[in-house]
Amino acid sequence: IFLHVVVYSQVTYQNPVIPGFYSDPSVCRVGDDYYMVHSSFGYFPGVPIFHSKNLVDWQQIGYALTRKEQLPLEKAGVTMGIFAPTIRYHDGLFYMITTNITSKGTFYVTAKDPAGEWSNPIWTEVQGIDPSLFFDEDGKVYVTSTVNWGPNPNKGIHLSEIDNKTGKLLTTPKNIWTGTGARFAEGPHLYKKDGWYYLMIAEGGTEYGHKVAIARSKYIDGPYLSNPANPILTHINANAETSPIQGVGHGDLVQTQDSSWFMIAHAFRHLNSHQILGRETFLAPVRWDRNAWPVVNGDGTVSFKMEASSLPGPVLQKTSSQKEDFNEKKLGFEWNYLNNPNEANYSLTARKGYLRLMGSDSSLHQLPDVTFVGRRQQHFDFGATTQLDFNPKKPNEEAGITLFKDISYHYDLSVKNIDGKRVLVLTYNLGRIHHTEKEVLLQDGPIQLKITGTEEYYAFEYAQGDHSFQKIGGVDTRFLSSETAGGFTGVYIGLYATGNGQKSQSPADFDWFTYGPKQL
Ligand code: 6LW
Repeated sequence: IFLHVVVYSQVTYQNPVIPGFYSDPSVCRVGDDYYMVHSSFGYFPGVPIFHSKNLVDWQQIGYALTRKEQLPLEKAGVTMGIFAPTIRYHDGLFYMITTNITSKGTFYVTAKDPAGEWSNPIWTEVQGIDPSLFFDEDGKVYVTSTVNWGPNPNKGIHLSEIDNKTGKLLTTPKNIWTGTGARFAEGPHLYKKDGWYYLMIAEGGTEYGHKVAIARSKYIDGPYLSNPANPILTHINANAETSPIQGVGHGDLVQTQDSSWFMIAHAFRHLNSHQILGRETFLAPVRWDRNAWPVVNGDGTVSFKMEASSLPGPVLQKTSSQKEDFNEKKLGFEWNYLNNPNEANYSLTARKGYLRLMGSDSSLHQLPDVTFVGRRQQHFDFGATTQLDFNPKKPNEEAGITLFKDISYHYDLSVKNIDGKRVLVLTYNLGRIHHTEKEVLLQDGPIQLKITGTEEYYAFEYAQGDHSFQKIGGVDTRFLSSETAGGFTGVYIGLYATGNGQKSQSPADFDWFTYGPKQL
């Protein structure tokens, strides 16, 4: 008698695999390397590119959209601009296709090296949002997208053949699936496996009703038959009702070198129905059932602690802190501007070892052209500290640190000149409510500003000279949530300067900045 024992090398990993606002993920594999992209909305540079060897540990290697001619953001505000991108690889070239919804619509860029530089945009006639490319075995190239809002009789997933050299549509867009009946069919991707074309979409809206559904056809343009087991991933049902992870959707599939399958998707972590970190990137193992439909993580849900039968490489998942000394000529990949930066207002060389910001006439209440560099809040429990040297000469001049959700919702800890005195001011901006929590008279010399966070509460502190940190105030996190403020982005920790209506004449010099999970 032979006992046939199948040994599964079970591995565990933690979700989210990329914490913080990294939404609408799309992934592709080239050999042993995985690449992922995300939406970037009104932030610049646009569409971060991440690399991984194991699908779990991701490192940013660049951005697809680094030049203004690729990414005009004048009308983008915070949460328009670049919507969901797709990354694909074909014949030696990477393609990133996306929609700038406040500029000229859908375009793609290409690169031999995904770390960049990427090409100038190739604009297309693709309708709607969430474009994706599919390279068929016969050499034909297809683009899918979604028209999913407003009173449009042609709502649904559209498919066209496209000339991938010129971006010209070769066929009239055909509506190939409207989904299972849930609202907002979107985020379509096509795959081919064992003679079937699979069309995977997101549905239900990107809030608490989000889900992933799939259909298939023997022909690329349909008819597509919906999987009877749809949705294949969702937290809308009873089996995920108590999960702090909600809004699971917008997935993309990838097959590993050893032929196993995974889905990446986004989801948010909420506390009492408020989410501040934005939609984060999750990973789930996928198996194919005997009827050739994909099954995501067993029951179509995800959790923090995950198990997979194998991963393409060993798992590290170390979290590290960031210490930015502003000694380099360039900022690290984690930093973003709000809209296209006016380079004249930012310098890492004007004063050696400092980030110098010059306030424009714009402010955090009014885009574009605000002087702001920020990074995502990626953890509920975190600390962020900076040292600022700023001597405002006029009452309009202001610089400091902000917890920034959008122009109407931000908490600012800033240095101002009030009645000829240098004062530290803590302000909460909540829609039409502008509340000054406290004003503190400052001594001469640089000041350290610190923000710490928990799931529920932000605390603001400052220190000068040899003195230890003193608390100036604290406030609920939930007013910066998407449920309160709306929008697709998460909270940023920003360093900023403004002249509040006029150009500022006083430089704001930031000596260093630290960010880390837990309290620093
Ligand atoms: C994304 C689309 C969506 O393009 O939100 O609600 C957009 N649906 O799929 C931004 O994430």
